[in-house]
Amino acid sequence: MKALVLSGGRGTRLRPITHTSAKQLVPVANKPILFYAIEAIRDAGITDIGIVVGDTQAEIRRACGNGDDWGCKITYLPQEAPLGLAHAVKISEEFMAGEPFVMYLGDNLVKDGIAGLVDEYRAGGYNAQILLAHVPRPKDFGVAELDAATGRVIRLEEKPAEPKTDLALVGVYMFDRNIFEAVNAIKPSARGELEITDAIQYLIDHDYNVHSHVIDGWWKDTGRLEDMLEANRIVLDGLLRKIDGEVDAASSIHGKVRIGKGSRVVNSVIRGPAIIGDNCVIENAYVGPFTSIYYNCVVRGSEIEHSIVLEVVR
Ligand code: TTP
Repeated sequence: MKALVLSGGRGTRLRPITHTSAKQLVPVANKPILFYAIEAIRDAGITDIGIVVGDTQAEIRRACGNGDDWGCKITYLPQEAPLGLAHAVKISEEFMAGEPFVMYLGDNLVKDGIAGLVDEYRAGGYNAQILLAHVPRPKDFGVAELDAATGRVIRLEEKPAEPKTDLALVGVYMFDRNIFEAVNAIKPSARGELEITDAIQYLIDHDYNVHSHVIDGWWKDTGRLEDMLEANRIVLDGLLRKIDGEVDAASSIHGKVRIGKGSRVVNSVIRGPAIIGDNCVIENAYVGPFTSIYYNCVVRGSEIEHSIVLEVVR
């Protein structure tokens, strides 16, 4: 089995951050979101990974390299423009070479990983497996309608004005080679994209076996700023305390706090959950809960909480 990670796209909803850099590389608890996806795939026993890239490909290639850091082999699949999730699948046909695969949206986080889900897909012999989650605002997502008697998916709609259920499509999918028949048959939607919901609907309408699984652990599509901060809060909450940097006698550290090597905390208060990367200076400052401060940052004479602080890119 192979994997396809989608890291192209425009990221319009995360502007201004994404004017200059890839949204998949924004750090959550000081680790790029994309790395969580690669780790989840590796932990499911899949090591042959294709990453779909667009305008920000130089950055993504620099960050992930050839995959050696994870014991994986990464192949980059340039997409000429963000023409839709199903278009990203379309350009991966040669790379997949007939093998089934997991498709993972590079800006999604799934708390419990995907190993169990991949096993379920392999054992079930399905043509496709989709993950669903109950969400408060289904309008923002692809939404699934299930048959009341059998529980099978009967209809999928992309961002419907009047959602029939609150079951959103999570950004992790499993497909066999038949998905290529679907992505080659469908036409672009009103917004001009080849929609993955239309491709899966094609499979359903042509009697392929599409299995759905409602997940109960948390999952986040970090496409919007507030979702990114919420993902950061949830991941930070699971941190263990570890202080590698120096903390002077005038400072105090409370709760789950990680401070990286070479960092200095001077006359400051840090209240966890919080993470501070390597080589930072926190001076005459208050760093409150749910804050991630990336590497090489200086926070001086300031109060900050519920935030992600990025390093300055020169
Ligand atoms: P989306 O969040 O659906 O799209 P986007 O990245 O263009 O963002 P926005 O809506 O803010 O403009 O994309 C989900 C993931 O898939 C994300 O990691 C980007 C990636 N993607 C591609 O690789 N190719 C594509 O054609 C599209 C649409 C998205």
